[in-house]
Amino acid sequence: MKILLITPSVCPDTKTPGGLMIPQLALHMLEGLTPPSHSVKLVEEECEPLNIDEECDLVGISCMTSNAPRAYHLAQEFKKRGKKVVLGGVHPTILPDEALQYADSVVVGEAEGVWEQVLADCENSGMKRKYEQPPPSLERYIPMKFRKTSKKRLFNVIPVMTTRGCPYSCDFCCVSDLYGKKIRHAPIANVVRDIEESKGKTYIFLDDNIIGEPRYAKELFKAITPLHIKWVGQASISFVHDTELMKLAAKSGCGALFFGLESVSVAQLQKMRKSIKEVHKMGEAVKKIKGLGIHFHASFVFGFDDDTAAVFPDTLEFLQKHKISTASFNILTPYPGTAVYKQFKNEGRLLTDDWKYYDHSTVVFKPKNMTPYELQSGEIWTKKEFSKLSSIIKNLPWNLSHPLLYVAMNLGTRENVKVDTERLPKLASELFNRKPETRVTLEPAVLAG
Ligand code: B12
Ligand code: SF4
Repeated sequence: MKILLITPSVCPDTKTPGGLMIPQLALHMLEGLTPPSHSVKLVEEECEPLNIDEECDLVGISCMTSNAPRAYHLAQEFKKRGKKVVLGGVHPTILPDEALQYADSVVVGEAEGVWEQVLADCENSGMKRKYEQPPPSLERYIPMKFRKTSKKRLFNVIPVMTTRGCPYSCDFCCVSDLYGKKIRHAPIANVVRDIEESKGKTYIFLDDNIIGEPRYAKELFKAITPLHIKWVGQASISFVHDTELMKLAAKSGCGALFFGLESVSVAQLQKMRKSIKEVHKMGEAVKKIKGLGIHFHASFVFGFDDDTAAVFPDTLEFLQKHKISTASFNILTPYPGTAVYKQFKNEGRLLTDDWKYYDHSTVVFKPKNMTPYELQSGEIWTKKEFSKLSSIIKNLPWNLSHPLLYVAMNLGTRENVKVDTERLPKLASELFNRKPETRVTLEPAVLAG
């Protein structure tokens, strides 16, 4: 069979420069799981053209919530053209019955252990409507071909994943529903083989927390040290409590870590069971991590029920105080399947059920202590203030170990501000019931006086 595997964009008219994209691991894994008797073509619509009339027998589409509407549209178009369509990924796993209205078949959860069956059924007896299985073992080695994709990418970053599953159930996250509560690891020998066979220099570990199980992480870091690669990943701030772990990470080529700090509000952190002590000592943690040559990137979420408009200047102050010089700012998004979604739905606080807006950057609910517009504009204001050219220059001296990364990330934030400010009036009238002629203001009212 000829198989076309796609990750759709949210909106086909806006493209991300291909060079900046990290190859989609799910598509490469599906390709790796496909027996050699079939041919496979991968298309990441966000950065390359998709031919709706592509000659193929089966179309596999991978989506999360924000690109689900586009995935459904494409599924229908391919079906009209006589192709078989199977949907998989985060959103179809959480809402398989919704996805089944548009596709022939849905894979709920992970592909390992079922993809070969889907292909055999498609060729022979016909696909089942739903494929479901308990979380599979990650023991099997899946050969992947990144060279074709990564050659087209500017930074040539190759994705690797070592762990699935999370023992926690944070209100705003669906990861334990996707992968289960038990942590499963890929054998370290497979990770080493992945890295060796992909022949890259720079890698991103896609794990939610690369140090989730410190014992495994230490073994992994020791095993990859001789490969002389550079890597980045996500970790919890408990990283700073284990000096051996930190040193092993640095020695193995860790260039940057992304820490989901989520909030600077003490009340909110208590709710999320995050250690307040760690937040108060953040300056020390940043210093320790940077001291090992590891860049510290922080990520925040705005819009929790305890957040008032003061959260924006408070976050900026926190970042300045602790000398954190690259950060991402997101808007709380009630993804289907999460406790936050159920809460907002029950309280009648959802502004829309159009999934394309569920993207971490758009306010889709009524916040408790702000208007939706204040939350949306406050987030843009924070990004704008944070990435002012004067701040970038002022902070450069303590970012000299990774100057390119530091400057590139902040320029990315500035670009983001431009795009978000341009779409604000449209969003305000589409979602927040604001008259189009109302003056666009970004500055939170607490500061405007
Ligand atoms: C790494 C990651 C990223 C990377 C992606 C890098 C890349 N190009 O791969 C970056 C940082 C860029 C990113 C960005 C975003 N992300 Co993200 N990300 C993740 C993370 C941690 C891992 C995803 C991953 O690649 N896993 C590895 C692959 C192999 O797993 P997988 O996709 O689940 O695929 C398996 C199965 O689902 C299945 N499958 C998948 N597709 C298909 C298709 C078919 C046909 C079949 C049969 C099977 C199948 O088979 C695969 C193998 O078993 C997840 C959390 C998590 N643990 O899943 C969040 C997650 C997917 N991200 C999320 C979000 C919200 C985002 C952003 C919107 C956030 C933002 N605004 O910045 C953006 C969107 C960017 C975009 N345009 O796609 C949410 C999605 C929630 C939702 N309901 O939509 C998640 C679940 C995080 C969370 N805690 O809520 N992300
Ligand atoms: S936010 Fe992180 S710790 Fe919480 S459930 Fe999701 S993956 Fe687990």
